[in-house]
Amino acid sequence: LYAYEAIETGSGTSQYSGTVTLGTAPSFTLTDTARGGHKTYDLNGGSTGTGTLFTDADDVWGDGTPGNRQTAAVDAHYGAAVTWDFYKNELGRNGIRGDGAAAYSRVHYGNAYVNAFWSDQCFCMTYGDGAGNAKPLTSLDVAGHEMTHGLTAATAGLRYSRESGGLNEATSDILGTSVEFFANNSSDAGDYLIGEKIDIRGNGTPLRYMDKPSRDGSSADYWDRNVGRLDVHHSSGVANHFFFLLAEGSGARTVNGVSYDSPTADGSTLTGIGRVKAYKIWYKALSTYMTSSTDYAGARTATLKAATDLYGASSAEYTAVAAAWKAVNVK
Ligand code: ASN
Ligand code: ZN
Ligand code: CA
Repeated sequence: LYAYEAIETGSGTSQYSGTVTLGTAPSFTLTDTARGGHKTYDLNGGSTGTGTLFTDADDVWGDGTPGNRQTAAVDAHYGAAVTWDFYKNELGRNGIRGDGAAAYSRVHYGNAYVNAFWSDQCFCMTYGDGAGNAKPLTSLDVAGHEMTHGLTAATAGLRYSRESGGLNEATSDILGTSVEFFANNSSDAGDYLIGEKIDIRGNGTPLRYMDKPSRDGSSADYWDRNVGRLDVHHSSGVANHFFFLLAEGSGARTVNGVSYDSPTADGSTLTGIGRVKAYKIWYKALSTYMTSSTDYAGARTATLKAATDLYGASSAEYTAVAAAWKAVNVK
């Protein structure tokens, strides 16, 4: 009559987020029955298929170090769960496609692989183990980033090149960062840095910065007519910067112990509307008004429409959206 799998909760020691609760199934597997049945698999160095589903006799997983091969699975499984909960509780969305169906995660991809990615073909997320100083790519913001590529594909479908590609990347950074704040995890406080825990550059610096994206040496702070020629992970800077300004405002501040200093193209001083309103506006724009070919001008229009729907055309939120786009030179 109906499929039934008991909902269990295991305990995991993650690498990046402390001790976490994991959705598991008897007896026991990394199967998150309460979240669409999301499963986490061990590719064990492979690069195709699903490898093997993680199993454990006592439902106590990982030890916080990469030497224990369950540890990467703990972080990935936790990241998918928090992202699921963020979509549901904050965005009112039941999974990536809105149909309650889960994706799945694969860890230990390839050999010394320094990346993570979403694939629409498998409807799954995949994580490498890193190499040298670069640690496993399973931090919470990276998981939220990759899962959000699935969300973007299921909604606006932003084409992964030129300005729409920058907006696709920025959507993953914006909602991935929002997941990190939403988790409110004492071992992994929210920040406007991307990949700050994985040391992908090997010198202790984050992969990207949202307050002033050019801090990475490559990303754009402001729109110009050539921004679409940049790699999508650098043209994303304009929208990441827009989001920071909208949420937090311009100038210097400290959030959760991290210092930021966000400039504006026009010398304006902005006051933020808070990150919760900012991500609700972005998601509404993504899921209602953006399409595969939306560019920066189109993203401005889409977010203004979203702000109108949510808060009204004469709201402070609408005015803040217009001012933040102007501050990154999108008019
Ligand atoms: N980690 C990268 C990303 O999610 C992989 C890629 O370039 N698609 O953006
Ligand atoms: Zn990405
Ligand atoms: Ca982060």
